[in-house]
Amino acid sequence: MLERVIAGDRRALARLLTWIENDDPAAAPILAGLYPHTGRAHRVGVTGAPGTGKSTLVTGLARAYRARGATVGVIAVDPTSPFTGGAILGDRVRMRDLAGDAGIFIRSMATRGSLGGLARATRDVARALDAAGFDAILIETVGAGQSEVDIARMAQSVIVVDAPGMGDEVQAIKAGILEIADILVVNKADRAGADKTAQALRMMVELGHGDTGWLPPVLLTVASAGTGIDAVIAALDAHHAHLATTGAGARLGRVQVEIELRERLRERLLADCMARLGADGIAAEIARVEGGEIDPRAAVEAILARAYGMVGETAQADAAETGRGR
Ligand SMILES: Nc1nc2c(ncn2[C@@H]2O[C@H](COP(=O)(O)OP(=O)(O)OP(=O)(O)O)[C@@H](O)[C@H]2O)c(=O)[nH]1
Ligand SMILES: [Mg+2]
Repeated sequence: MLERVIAGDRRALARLLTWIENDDPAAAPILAGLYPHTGRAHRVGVTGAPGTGKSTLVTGLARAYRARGATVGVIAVDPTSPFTGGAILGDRVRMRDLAGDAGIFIRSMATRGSLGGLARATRDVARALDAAGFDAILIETVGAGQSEVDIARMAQSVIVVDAPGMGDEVQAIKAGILEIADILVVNKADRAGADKTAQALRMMVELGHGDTGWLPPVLLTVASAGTGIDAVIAALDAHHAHLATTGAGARLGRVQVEIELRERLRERLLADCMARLGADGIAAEIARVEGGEIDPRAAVEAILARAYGMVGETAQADAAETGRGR
């Protein structure tokens, strides 16, 4: 399986991605084996408010990469159920233009459980595509909340897509996702107000950007007509080069590893604690807090005491000594 994925075998890759999505334990040893083969692809996040044209832009970018001989993996992340709303289906139909090309691999993902689980799965799917040899990996997420922003953060270069004439609530979304933008795209530039939107974004970017040596460009596109795509590709290349030559890439890599390890550690520790508590879990403590008997902080101490026998630093030392299954 490992060798087939590295060789770019699509069926093996598709199977692995399903394992990853289903949280199948079979994925772990394969991912471990793939890890040394990752790190070559350019991971690009594409996020922005619903309907701004992200999927259309991703399709255009994929075509442009293919035109110069680069291979492309596309991950369309939908935070909602695939059965509500037509976003995923819409994406599939639109991106079907790209299907049939061996140099492109498209995967739609939806939340099965938590958004945290989706983020973890997306990261691993990107890794699998990277190891399989895809040159560029485009990750589309709807920038509607912090979790989606976190998913975009796994990328090396983040494109935030905007469009003219979006409402006030979108302004609010923008403030949060602007911070993570390496490139800003005002799509639907065929519509009135695109220049004004671009100007406003330029101002926000200039005010907001720190001393990173990279000023996010604001680019106009008409993704549905393929206009302006080349400039976005050029900006992506420039940003990729910036990461490679300034040390910013290495710094970003370290931060991303730290974020991932902290997330995984938190999850494992919680799972370990719950496993020690038995079937009723924290039900007793919930009842005591709910009944006004103890406060939430005391409840956590009580839970730790029950799981590990004692509390605080001694509990950790004790847990390390005695291991699991106490
Ligand atoms: N006028 C105009 N319409 C566009 C342009 N780009 C995309 N569209 C249309 O805008 C609509 C939304 O495009 P999508 O690419 O699905 O947008 P999206 O951001 O991926 O949408 P979600 O994934 O649902 O958030 C579609 O009907 C597109 O055809 C453009 O440059 N100009
Ligand atoms: Mg879309």
